[in-house]
Amino acid sequence: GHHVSSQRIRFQRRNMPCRYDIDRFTPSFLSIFESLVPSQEEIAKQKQLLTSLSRIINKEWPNSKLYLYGSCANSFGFSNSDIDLCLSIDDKEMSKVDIILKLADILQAANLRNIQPLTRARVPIVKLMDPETGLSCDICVNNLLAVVNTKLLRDYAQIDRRLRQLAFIVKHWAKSRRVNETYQGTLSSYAYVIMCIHLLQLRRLLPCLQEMEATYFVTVDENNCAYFDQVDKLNNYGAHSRDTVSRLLWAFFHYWAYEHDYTKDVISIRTGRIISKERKDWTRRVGNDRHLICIEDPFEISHDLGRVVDKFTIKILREEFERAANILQFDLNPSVTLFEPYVP
Ligand code: 3AT
Ligand code: MG
Repeated sequence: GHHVSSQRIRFQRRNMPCRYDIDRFTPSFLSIFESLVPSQEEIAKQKQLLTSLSRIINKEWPNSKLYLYGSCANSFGFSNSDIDLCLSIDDKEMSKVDIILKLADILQAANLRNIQPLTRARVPIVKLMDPETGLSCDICVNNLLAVVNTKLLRDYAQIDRRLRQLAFIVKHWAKSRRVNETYQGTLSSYAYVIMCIHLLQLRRLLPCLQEMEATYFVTVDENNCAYFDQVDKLNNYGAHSRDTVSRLLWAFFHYWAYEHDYTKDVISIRTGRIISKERKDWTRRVGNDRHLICIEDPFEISHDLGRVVDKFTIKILREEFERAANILQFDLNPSVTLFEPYVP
C-alpha cells in the first residue's frame, strides 16, 4: 500500500547522488553568506559596549566578570543581531532574581535606556539599549555553560571556513522558513550550528575536539568541559576535501530529509558520531522531553536540544528538510527558492 511505496521512495533517495551542476550555485550562496556577515565596525561597537558595561558593573561588584556569548561571540551571528551578555558573579547572599533587580538599578543610574528586568523568564535577564552605540542587549547571570559552548563553536569555526558558510545559510533558511523559533517548537540557532558541525565531522572536514587530548578544561555546575582548543594547529584539517558550500548544503538537507534515522539515532558532536537513543535512554517520552529529533548538547550531555520539538512540529521540520533537499536537487534557482518566506 501507500506506506510501502513511500518507504521505497525514501530508500531510493538515500542513495541519490548530488546533482552534477550543483557548483554553479556556489557563487550565489557565498554572496548570500557575505551579505549576512557583520562588519568590522559593528564588531568593534559590540566590544565597546562590553567594555563600558563591564566598567559600570565592576564599580558595584569588583569581583564580577561580564562575558559576551551566543551569536555575537560564537562567530555565527548575523549583522544587526541582539547581543547576549552573561554576568558571572559569586554572591552567596543574593538570589539570581535579586542580582537581576540590582543590576537593573545600576544600569538605570548609568543612563542606559529601555531597561527591563525579566525575573520570571526561564532564564532571568535584564534587557537594555545603549544610546552610545545604539545596540540592544540581554544580560543573564551565571550561565557559564553558555559561555563555554560559545567558545567551542567559535573554535570549530576557526578550523574550516566552510562551517561558517554552511551554518549561515542554514540559519538564514531556518529564519526564512520559520523553523528557528524554540517557543513554537522548532530548533534554536545553537542546535542548527551543532547539526552543521556534526555533518562536517562525518565528512572529515572537522575533527572531534572533545575526543582529542584536552588543552582547555573548566568545570561548570558539575559538568566537566574539556577539549583541544589549540585550533590554529588544525587549520589544514579539512584541506583534502573539495566540498563546496553548495555540496555541503545538499548533504545537510539530504541527511535530515532522507538519511537520519529518527527512531534510533542521536547526533553527538562530543563523540563525532551517531549514537543510539537506546544507549542514552531517550527512547520514550519523559515529562516534556519527547526525543523526536535527538541532538546531544556537547557538555550537558543529558540535554537533548531537540526537546522543544513535539509531534506536530516534527512533521513541519521534516517537511521543510524535504522541501530544501528537493530544491537543492531539482530547482533551477535554488539560491532563491530555498529562502522563499514561509506563508501560512
Ligand atoms: P541568533 O543569531 O540569535 O538566532 P544565537 O547563536 O544567539 O543565534 P541562540 O539565540 O539560540 O543562538 O542562543 C544564544 C546562546 O545561548 C547560544 C548558546 O551559547 C546558548 N544556548 C542556546 N540554547 C541553548 C541550549 N538549549 N542549551 C545550552 N545552551 C544554549
Ligand atoms: Mg541570540
